[in-house]
Amino acid sequence: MTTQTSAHTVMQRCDILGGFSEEPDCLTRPFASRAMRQANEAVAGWMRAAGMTVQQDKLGNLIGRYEAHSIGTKTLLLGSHLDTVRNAGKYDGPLGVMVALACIERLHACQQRLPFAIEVLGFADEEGLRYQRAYLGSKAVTGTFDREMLGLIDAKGITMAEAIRAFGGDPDSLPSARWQPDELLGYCEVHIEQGPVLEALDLAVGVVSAIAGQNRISVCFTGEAGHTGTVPMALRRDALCAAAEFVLSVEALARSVPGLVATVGQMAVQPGVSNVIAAQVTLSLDVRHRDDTQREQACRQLEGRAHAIGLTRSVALNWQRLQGRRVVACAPQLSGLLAQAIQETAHPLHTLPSGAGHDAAILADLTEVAMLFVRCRGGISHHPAEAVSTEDVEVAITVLERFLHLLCEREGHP
Ligand code: HGY
Ligand code: MN
Ligand code: MN
Repeated sequence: MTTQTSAHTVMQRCDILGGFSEEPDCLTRPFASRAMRQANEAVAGWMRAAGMTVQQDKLGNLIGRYEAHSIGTKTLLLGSHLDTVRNAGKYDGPLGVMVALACIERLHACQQRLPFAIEVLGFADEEGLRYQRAYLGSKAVTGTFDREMLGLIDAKGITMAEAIRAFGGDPDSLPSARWQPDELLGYCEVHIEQGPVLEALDLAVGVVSAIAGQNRISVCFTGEAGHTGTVPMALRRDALCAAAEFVLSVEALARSVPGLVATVGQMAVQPGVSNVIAAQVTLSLDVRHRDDTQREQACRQLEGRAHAIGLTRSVALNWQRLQGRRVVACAPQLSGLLAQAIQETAHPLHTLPSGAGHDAAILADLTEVAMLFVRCRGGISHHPAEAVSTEDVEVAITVLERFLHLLCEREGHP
């Protein structure tokens, strides 16, 4: 089995997974959906064929295990997420699971067992599309899942607990941390870069130094509905005008602070009728920076701005912080093995930070983490045009395979 053949298989499987969607004309695969069930079933089949035992945990994470040559050894965790954003690309998440699976497949093909077990994790929800909370899957694995989230409802009024049960999970016995830190060798995630750096440097892969911190906030402006034909402009308490002013304030602040990115991606307008003045607008706010102090300061500034806009327009404000995640540095030792694997497979080494969030940021609460980025065309992601080349996937497989070999050596088993 050549690495080229394995890379083609990875691409084919990402194509197949790209067909499992809740929407007919684009790729949207939310947590605990029918499409996720299809994806889990397909990946479980490939895992079993690669000599792995497979289980779906109480939240809906898919876990494939490839045993070591002897019992009682430590375990290395690999993988990424299988859920997507709306109108997604095919590689954000699934590529990492498929590359990890390809390495197991290649071990299985030559009946090779390592001195440690390997688990490939297909996380059930990293994007937070259905319940606006990211990292449900990895938080369940690390035992940091906040059970209060079980009461959250989705756009159809289904609670997270109901969704988990319908998916075959059991919210009442969500796994506490499945692992003790000393049972693990670490977690290594392969992921598309979702940025332009590797392409600009003409590099196939890179080692991630750190994962940017991010805050998710819900901002709600409440004004007063009224007839668009009869309420004088000066007497209006228009929630949508308040929201619009705030959105431009978000952009202006982000443009003025180096390294800050802040985005309003979602907006719900009530009653949302052309001849009624907007009574209430709820919008999402995503704030990120590589420095936690700067990120928190930006959130405070934007909250102050939102209050000022509300006061000026006699519109009420509800500011709700949904989630905050600090900057997570990848583990130097494990990342050093990844770097050595890149160099020993004759590829130039480049280390870069991640502006995107990843499950590795959560696994870092439990064990050492390392990430390998793969070049993606134009740096495009969270978009159907997301693309990687088979050649770069082959490099990723080669590097991950070398990483496993170096880990064997480090663990004293040449
Ligand atoms: O939002 C992110 O950075 C990731 O794609 N969930
Ligand atoms: Mn991702
Ligand atoms: Mn993503």
